[in-house]
Amino acid sequence: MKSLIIKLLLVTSTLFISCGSNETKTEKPVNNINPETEKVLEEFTIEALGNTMMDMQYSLKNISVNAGSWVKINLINKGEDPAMIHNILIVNYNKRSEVAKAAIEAGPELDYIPKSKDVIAGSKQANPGETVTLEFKAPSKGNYEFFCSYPGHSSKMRGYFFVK
Ligand SMILES: [Cu+2]
Repeated sequence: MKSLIIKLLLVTSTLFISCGSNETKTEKPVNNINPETEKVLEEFTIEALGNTMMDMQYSLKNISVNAGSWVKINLINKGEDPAMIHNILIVNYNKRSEVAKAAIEAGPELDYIPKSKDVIAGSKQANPGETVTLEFKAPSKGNYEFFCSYPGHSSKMRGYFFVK
């Protein structure tokens, strides 16, 4: 009887150990190294929420990355109304309104991304249900902004991008 209990304990502890190591394997690293560039990849997923001009918003309002990182942003358009078309632009601090105006002139052919020194990076437009990905090298240390440059969206859909 005593040896049976010891056996059970051994089996239990072996199971426990193997479970523990499995968990470590599936744990997602905070930073991934891009094997091609060997740079640190910082990945974010932002959802574009809402179906009206009143309630549309990004699920993330602040992004913080390290200087020199390779940044990847997945923008998921969760909208269902056909008018809810979104993108994401990273721009110099305090230049959001200026770039938003230029974006309307740039128009849909350029994905509302104006040619401007204040634009760090810009994604294609995502229709409702679509996901677009934006990849770029983090600019130098400082504060930046991000927003949706689809006409009329820039004051509701925006946030801050910090490079440390
Ligand atoms: Cu938008």
